Amino acid sequence: MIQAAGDIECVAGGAKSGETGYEVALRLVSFVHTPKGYPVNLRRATVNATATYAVVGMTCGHCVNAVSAEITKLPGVTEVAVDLDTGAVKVSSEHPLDESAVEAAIAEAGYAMAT
Ligand SMILES: [Cu+2]
Repeated sequence: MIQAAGDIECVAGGAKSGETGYEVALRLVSFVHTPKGYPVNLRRATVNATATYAVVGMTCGHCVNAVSAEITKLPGVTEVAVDLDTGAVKVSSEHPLDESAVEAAIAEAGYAMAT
């Protein structure tokens, strides 16, 4: 459980080695605050795959939510981060994802992957 937004910002601000480092740091913080099962949860917290997809057609927060919701349904997905300005959708998952599955999820939300 993440207890305060300040916890995330603190660690994220200290991670300067790239966005993947940010994701991992964020997850570790969230598990550090888990009172029970700390070692097991820490192991599960490892992000094994991160991929960024370019999505076209998103114009507002509702679009972001729709795309995020569909991709989150895919098995193994642990985190979806959408940059509305660029259309970049970063997906963290426990294992590498089939790109066609991600593309189908984006299509299900009503958008398209840039070609
Ligand atoms: Cu929208």
